[in-house]
Amino acid sequence: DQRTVRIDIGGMTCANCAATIEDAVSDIDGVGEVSANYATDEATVAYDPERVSVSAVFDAVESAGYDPIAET
Ligand code: 9UX
Repeated sequence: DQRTVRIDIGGMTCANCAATIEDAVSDIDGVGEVSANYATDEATVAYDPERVSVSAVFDAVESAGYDPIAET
């Protein structure tokens, strides 16, 4: 089953930032559709909880240079 998590993210200042996050998080095995929005400082991530943890998603956001703040 897929779940969806919404994450507050700091540090996005343009649409390219959002695209960078989408690419980084999409690369994780077990992650489905990713939508990041710099205007709302949020990303929505579909994932399979049997294959990937939310903390792995946070790590990928951080590695991409942004600040994952919290699930909302
Ligand atoms: Mo454009 Mo967003 O340089 O960091 S990708 S502001």
